Amino acid sequence: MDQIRIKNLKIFAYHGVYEQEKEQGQNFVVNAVLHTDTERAGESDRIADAVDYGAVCLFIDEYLRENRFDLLEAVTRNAARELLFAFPAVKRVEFEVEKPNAPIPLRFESVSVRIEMGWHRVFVALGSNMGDRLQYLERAVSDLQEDPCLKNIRVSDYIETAPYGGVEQEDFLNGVLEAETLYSPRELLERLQKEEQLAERKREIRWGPRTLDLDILFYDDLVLAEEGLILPHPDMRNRKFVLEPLAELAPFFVHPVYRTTVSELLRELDEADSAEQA
Ligand code: A4P
Ligand code: MG
Repeated sequence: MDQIRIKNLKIFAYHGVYEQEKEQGQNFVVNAVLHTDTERAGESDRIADAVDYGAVCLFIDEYLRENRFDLLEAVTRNAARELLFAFPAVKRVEFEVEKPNAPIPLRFESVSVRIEMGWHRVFVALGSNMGDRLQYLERAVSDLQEDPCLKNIRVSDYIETAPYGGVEQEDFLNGVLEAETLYSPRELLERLQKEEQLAERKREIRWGPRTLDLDILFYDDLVLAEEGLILPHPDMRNRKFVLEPLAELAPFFVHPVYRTTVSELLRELDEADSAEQA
């Protein structure tokens, strides 16, 4: 993606662990790389189509001056996040805050913290087979819609599905949610688990009945296998209750491991099912 670069923006602000830093203030220097599509603005030559880098500089200046943090890490992270909220056309930002006069009794040029943050496309499977299933799913969706770290949420139709996996239990209501998020994969997992807890979800039987199950299906095209987090979600290839609503939202999304589209995976599963029935 194209980039707009802001170099050495100088700001006088009041961040630091020491009282003196908070009272007297000092110079900070910001470097930012804004990842954004410049094609439209490049063609039209109109500021309305562009990310106004002047406005971005003023925004950073105001944010750093008007807030006070102890740590450079916190300044950097919070400012980057607010910038992404305020300028939706910026998809990703590299953000560095330097402190050239940090209170260190040695000769040095500057210390800095640099991070990258951006919007990621995610798909989440929704499922419920206890109590008021629709209400559990709708409440989860509306809570997630209110979360500023999730945007452009789209939800598939909900479908009634027979239980999969051998545990005898009630039918499920399933769907898929698509969103853009600023959360890292771990943060998203925690956010979804918090939502499951709000639905009084108890973890009893593996694959057993639940008021609310929220599983991350895809996080961009990330492939990851860690303790407690596997991406893409394993076994989706065998789950019509996942592939059908997913195909409604994103038929051409390519599974990063199988290298086939979601609609192709659904077609293969349908074929395997009809071969089994024949
Ligand atoms: N975990 C690992 N990767 C992920 C991921 N990508 N997203 C870990 C979410 N969680 C992930 O999940 C167990 C652990 O998986 C979590 O602690 C997390 O760290 P859980 O939700 O606590 O337990 P569970 O739901 O019993 O296990 P799991 O693996 O989520 O079950 P499934 O595979 O989701 O199966 N039939 C129909 N028709 N519809 C359904 O929705 N769901 C299940 C549950 C069974 N049969 C079903 C349905
Ligand atoms: Mg789960």
